[in-house]
Amino acid sequence: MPSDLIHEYMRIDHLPHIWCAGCGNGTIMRDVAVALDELITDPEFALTRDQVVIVSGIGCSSRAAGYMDFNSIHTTHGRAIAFATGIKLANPRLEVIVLTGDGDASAIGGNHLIHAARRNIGLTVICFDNLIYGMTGGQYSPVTPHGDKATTAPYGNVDRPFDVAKLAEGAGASYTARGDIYHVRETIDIIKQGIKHKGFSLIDVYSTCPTYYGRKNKKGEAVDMLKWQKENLIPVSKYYTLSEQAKEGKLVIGPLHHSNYPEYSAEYAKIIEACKEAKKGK
Ligand SMILES: Cc1ncc(C[n+]2csc(CCOP(=O)(O)OP(=O)(O)O)c2C)c(N)n1
Repeated sequence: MPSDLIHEYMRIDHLPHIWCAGCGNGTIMRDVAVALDELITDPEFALTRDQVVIVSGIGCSSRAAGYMDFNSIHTTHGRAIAFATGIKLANPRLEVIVLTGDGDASAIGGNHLIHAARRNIGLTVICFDNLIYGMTGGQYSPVTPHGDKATTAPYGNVDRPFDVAKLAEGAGASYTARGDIYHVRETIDIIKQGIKHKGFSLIDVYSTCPTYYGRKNKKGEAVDMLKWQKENLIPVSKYYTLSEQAKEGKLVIGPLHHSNYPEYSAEYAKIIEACKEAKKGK
């Protein structure tokens, strides 16, 4: 991150951070800061810093909410979306951004995720997807690929993984996208689109956890994991030009799904108005 952005948007007194060398979380946090900076300095969007609320749960990734100098709240494991829902309904003018891990969002917080998506409430949820529980030492999560190893799956994970973006789309999210830590510009752009989008946005960003996921699964050093992303996560503009054979084993990144279903807090405001009118009539 350019040093002026660090001084502008980071709580320097909360550093040093807890992340291991080679962890992708810092890159995603930087992408969020750049996306917010570009929206704050865009006169057309006119986002103010006071409007931004960053909410997180518990996990390595969730620490980002504490490092970023916005209105922020570091909540309990799996409950970030529940807190964020309350904040958005209390003041729909706020841009409420949830920073969450794949375990926080799709295991203990899975029910909150699907119901926030179903309601299409105007939150932007950014899932730092490192394919594992980082903070607690490498247990498998609902996105750990089948057959991969974890401290709780020493002979290989027998579960089938969620695709978090598809899960959110299936539940009703009106904007979904996938990014990673290699394709920085593409990832900043989808974060911006997610924030600009009025309904529920889910952005699944592939991170790297060389310490637990990488080491257990012989993925090499952090740089090898980044190289894997470069070669296997393909921007949408290129992905659809590939032959079926070339697409095998590759994942598409960029915007995945977009619809204009009504946003929940705006619909709720109409009910409040209808109640007021009904009371007046009594
Ligand atoms: C109610 C509750 N259950 C379990 C925990 C322990 N715990 C803390 S973080 C975490 C998993 C974190 O994994 P993830 O959400 O994927 O984030 P990461 O650390 O990988 O960024 C767990 C199980 C807790 N703090 N609270």
